Amino acid sequence: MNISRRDFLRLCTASSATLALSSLDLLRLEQALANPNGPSVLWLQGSGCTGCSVSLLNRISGSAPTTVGDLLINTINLAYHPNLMATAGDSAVAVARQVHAAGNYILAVEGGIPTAFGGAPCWAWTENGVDVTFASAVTTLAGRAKAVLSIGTCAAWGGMSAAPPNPTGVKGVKAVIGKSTVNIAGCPPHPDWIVWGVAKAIAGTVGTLDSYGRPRALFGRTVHDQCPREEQDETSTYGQDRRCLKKLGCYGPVTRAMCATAQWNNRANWCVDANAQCIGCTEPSFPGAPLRFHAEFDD
Ligand code: FSX
Ligand code: SF4
Repeated sequence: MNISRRDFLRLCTASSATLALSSLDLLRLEQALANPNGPSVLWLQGSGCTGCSVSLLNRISGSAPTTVGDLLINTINLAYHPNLMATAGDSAVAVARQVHAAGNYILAVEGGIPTAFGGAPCWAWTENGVDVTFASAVTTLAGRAKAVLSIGTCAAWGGMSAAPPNPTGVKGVKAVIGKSTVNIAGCPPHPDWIVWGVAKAIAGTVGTLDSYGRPRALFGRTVHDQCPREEQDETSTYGQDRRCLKKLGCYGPVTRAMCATAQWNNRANWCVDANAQCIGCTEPSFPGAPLRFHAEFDD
């Protein structure tokens, strides 16, 4: 399926309210996409579960662009993505190197970066017969990137991949490259947030970030602030519809994310409305130690 630039703009326009894209953003995005010399996107995957890409690819629409996979491959110049690119091996690496040399690209990193054992727990690729660690590939490509997006909580701060005992020494991207990243948090992030990040980075209008590097447009309010159960009685047992889950350890009061309005799985539902407490997956402290899934609320 051939998806046009117009389709990408239509998606962004249709979602402009939830995506917080202004008309100026859309104009700049249109100009960037219309420019044959506009930025490419290099997407690297390190230590994670690939759930970030799966979340993005799980966005399905009845109207074009029907899937984000089509969108990314055919609309923006997604020059490298381990799951989506048609090429593999040396030819794929050669494309990444060409884009790096030209210097006009956005770097999107999914997954954390292992730093123990000289980075050997995670190889990005082999180049001229030499294995290149993920840490080395990210550091090199970040050097010339117009913007670096950390896609998911693992890339942002280590997340699940850095949970104790973390024998491979996983760290977030910023901690390794020593340069700020735009953190599209979540384990995984909502597909709209990923589209937002890519679109805004291409348009050059990411806007202000909070102290954890998250765009304020997406992560400006807590889950609790937007939760329809805020006025409901608290419950101490699971499976109770329309009851607040605070006593079950809900992290909504300290977690910044717009899940209640974005909704998940093609807008079918979200954690709290499925009677599962928020576990704070967009926060730097996620997943906590011990894992917080059934912990007492302690913040
Ligand atoms: Fe991490 Fe991505 Fe969680 Fe998984 O690869 S943010 S473990 S959903 O998918 O990095
Ligand atoms: Fe807040 Fe969680 Fe209760 Fe919703 S369920 S009102 S997010 S504590």
